[in-house]
Amino acid sequence: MNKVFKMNLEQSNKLYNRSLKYLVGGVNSPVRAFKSVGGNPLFISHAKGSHIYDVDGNEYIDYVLSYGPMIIGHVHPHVQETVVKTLEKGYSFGATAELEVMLAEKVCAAFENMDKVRFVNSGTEAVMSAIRLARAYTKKNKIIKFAGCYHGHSDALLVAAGSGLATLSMPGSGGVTEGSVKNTLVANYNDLASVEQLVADHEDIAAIFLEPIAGNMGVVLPTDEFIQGLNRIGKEHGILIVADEVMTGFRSCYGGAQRLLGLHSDITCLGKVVGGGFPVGAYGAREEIMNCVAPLGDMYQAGTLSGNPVAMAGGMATLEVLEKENPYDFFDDYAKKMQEGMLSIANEKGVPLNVNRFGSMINPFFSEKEILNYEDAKSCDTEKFADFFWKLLEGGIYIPPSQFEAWFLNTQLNDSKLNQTLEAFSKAV
Ligand code: KE4
Repeated sequence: MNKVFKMNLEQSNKLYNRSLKYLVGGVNSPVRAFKSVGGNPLFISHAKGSHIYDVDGNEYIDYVLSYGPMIIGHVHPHVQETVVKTLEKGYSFGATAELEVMLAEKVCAAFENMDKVRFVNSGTEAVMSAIRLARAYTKKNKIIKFAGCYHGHSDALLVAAGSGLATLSMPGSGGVTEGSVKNTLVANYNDLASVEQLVADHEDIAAIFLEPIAGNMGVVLPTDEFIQGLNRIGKEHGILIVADEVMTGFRSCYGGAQRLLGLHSDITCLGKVVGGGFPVGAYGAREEIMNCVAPLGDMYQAGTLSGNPVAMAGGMATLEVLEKENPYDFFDDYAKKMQEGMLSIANEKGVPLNVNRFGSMINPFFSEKEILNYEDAKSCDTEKFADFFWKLLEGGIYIPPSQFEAWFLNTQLNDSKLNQTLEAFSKAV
């Protein structure tokens, strides 16, 4: 679908056409292909602070932040200095370096139920390993996930998934065998009865996987009843609760959304912010669970670049800034003003809108009704969203090219950038 734009996108289009030869769809991750909003994807030349610049020199306030990691803004001086210093001492050793120990100490200190952690290279790897760990620890096979939640692209979790699969309206994925999903049960987010039904029908459930704040069907908040119910079910039935905090970790507080929600998780998965833009994932739990992992236990998981010192440096420096600046009240305040601003503009113009937010995650839904689960999210007007996306872009605002992705805030935003955002929103709506 080729659209006519006022903006100059000449270099982006040239690069896109060139990229199609060797990169599938011109991208290395499907959501970046702009499939659901039409037009060709932008190619980015650089970014700094709260802004990102495409190869045609167009400047945008960045609410994508690499889908979360850049929470303290792009090219932050402290991260830059720490990573450059680390680079000078070597890139990768295949042996433990102090930085891994330092980041492990920092991460475990931020999660009260995490005695030990294992670093990997992506959120997918973290959650994939958590499945294996939950099965190894409980000796049970089945796992429960929620429709609309996305936990990375490992086979067992590519069922009724959100994010890029929802964006591309794909229920699942080619190449995922019946065998690899036969132990995956799907419940509905915020629907405790759907969980209780599965628990009643199946004996061997190892774990319940959830995004404490769902961010892959757009932002959807759990009800307190849902969270408390999951805690109860986990305890009563000896089913582990796995909090996939790849997106929410360190985003709504210095630690996990689980703390703010009162979710008693047994295993926590991390990614994105914990690497500050460098490839880091992690999974952690109390000692008796983590000691199942090789070399102490029989659950095998490994990785050439796991704990890579350069990536550890990026994560360390990012967490150091978050710990020092504690920007979470700022995020709440900015998101509240943004939500109120968007709602009042949409109201004035008679456009049906709902805006969900939690900490530094926010996103508008073109829908009359409150969005509480995946069905609600899928009922939104994605055609209208596509027009909205491009009009925001013309207004200098860069948001995820999908109704089913969260917008992210960073510490370099301020009131004048909020006003610019709301002005562009008003024109776009
Ligand atoms: P990665 O393997 O992409 O690092 O993490 C997978 C993952 C796991 N769990 C949650 C809750 C996640 O949100 C993600 C990845 N999020 C998507 C954006 N919604 C990554 C963007 C992309 O796929 O390009």
